[in-house]
Amino acid sequence: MKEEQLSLLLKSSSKFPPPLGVKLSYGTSGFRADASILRSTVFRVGILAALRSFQTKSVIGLMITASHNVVSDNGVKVADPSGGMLTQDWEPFADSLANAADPHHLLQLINEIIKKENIPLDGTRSAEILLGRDTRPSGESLLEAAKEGVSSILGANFFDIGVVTTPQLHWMVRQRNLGLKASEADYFEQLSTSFRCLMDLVPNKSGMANTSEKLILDGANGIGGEKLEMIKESLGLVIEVRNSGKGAGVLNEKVGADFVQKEKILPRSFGPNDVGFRSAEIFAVVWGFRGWIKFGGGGDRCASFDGDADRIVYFSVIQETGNKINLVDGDKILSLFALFIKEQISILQQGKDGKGGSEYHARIGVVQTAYANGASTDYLKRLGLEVMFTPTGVKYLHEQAAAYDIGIYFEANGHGTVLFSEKFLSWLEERNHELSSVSIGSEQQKAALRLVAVSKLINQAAGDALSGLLLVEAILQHMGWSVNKWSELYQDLPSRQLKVKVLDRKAVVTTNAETVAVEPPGIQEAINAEIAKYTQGRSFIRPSGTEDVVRVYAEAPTQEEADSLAKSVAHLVEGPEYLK
Ligand code: NG1
Ligand code: ZN
Repeated sequence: MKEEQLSLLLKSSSKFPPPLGVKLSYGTSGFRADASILRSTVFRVGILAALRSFQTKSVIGLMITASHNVVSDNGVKVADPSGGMLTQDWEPFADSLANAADPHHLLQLINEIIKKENIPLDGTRSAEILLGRDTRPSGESLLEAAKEGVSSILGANFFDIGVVTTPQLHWMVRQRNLGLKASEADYFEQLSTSFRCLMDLVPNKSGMANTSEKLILDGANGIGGEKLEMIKESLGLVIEVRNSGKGAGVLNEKVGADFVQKEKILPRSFGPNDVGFRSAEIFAVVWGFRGWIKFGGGGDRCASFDGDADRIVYFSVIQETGNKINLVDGDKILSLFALFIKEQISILQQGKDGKGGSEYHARIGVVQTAYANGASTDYLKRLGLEVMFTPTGVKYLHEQAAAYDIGIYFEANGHGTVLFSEKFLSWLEERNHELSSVSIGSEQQKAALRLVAVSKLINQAAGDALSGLLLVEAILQHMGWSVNKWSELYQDLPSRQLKVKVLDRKAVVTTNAETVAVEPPGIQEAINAEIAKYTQGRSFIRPSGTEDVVRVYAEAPTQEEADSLAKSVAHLVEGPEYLK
């Protein structure tokens, strides 16, 4: 390391002492903690991002967010050249840099990374880091720390993209590295063009009578609502944004996708009045007319984003029961996408009509985690789809989904997307070309155009609430479905999630996509004994990667049973026998 580089690093890092007595770890989604202790971590992640950019010779992203967590928390994570999460090989570097006790130790670790990864810090190359942040008040000062971190590596430059959704940052990194247009205006343009293309291809517009006109969005008092407001005019949709973050509401406090999915109740600013006329049919005999009359619904379609808009769930309001909702979670969004895509693929396959259509057997894969509702997995298997399970954390799901021609992944909490392989997209383009010369406007060509539009609409870099919402809206229009009709694809099994605070969550170690706890010894046997008390019960525990808790999940034939199974398993985790 050059003398100039050495003294720059020593000087800047002495301004960011690490918090005393805290050990940070790069978890499911980067570092997360109370914002007050994160300045040194963000500074050091800035250094790490610069090193990664030099090593990969690509643009790297750094996002400051704590997603759905409380407003006083914050976090930081790195986006790799593909726009996906930082490669797992580099996570140990993140951990060691974040926990280095002083500037000298930090310098030594940086040197080790440079040597190990063969990073050319010889001043002949430059590096570029895109910096984004969510709306948290602590974001501004943490951004300054990130800037200092990046700038303390000679030749590394940052580009501040401002307050963005997490998926926007991932998308921009990917676009930049593909040499494509990457501004926010380009992102909006791509979303609205592909959405309108799907809408133009809606087959039977009269079927749309079943879909309510207005969508009400709960923006979690974060950034997503504001971004949706910016494009909604160009979409031709009627959308009312609540909890936009501009009013008095607090980020993620009793609002947003995480709250709605976990608590299964209405978010703030929503009430019984939001129940629309449910789509209904009555049998009428009027003036000689005898038959069913259909009433379209109105205002019953609601959706919630999380604070940084990488998660989305839908819901409708159940009037009779106060704040209860009919939740349409990530599993059902996944099922809707899978159904639609499978339908388009089979239309396309019917087109193998001897008119030059080249054969291609597209492999569709669906990826879920242990939190997926068992009923959704059954449904997807009934559709004839290949369903895979990975541990929690989108980096695992994303990686698995990328192995297919079309890989659809979602966590039950609403984080997910659809990945299209380059090979499949080139074939699709070719097929589209062939079809336009032999059967323009045919069903096969429309299916090909729809799939191309989906690949452009849905974020290829990361789960994206905004693009997910638009794809749901387009498919509901395509099917002529209301949110309630969509919800009837299958009936969720009753489930319950609980969190338990423990001294050391790392004492719980799991295997088999987190469904079996191998440590502490004996706890899995005890959980099995609880499960055995129910017919068709399911339960597992795992340490959270983002909060200092152990999570408990239970599923059973009735809500009471799911609640009591979750409670008794939580009891095992809390009790002195295994974890204290
Ligand atoms: P942890 O805290 O590791 O359970 C949570 C979510 C993940 C993922 C991350 C990132 C659940 C049960 N877990 O992780 O799915 O979204 O946050 O934000 O919802
Ligand atoms: Zn999020």
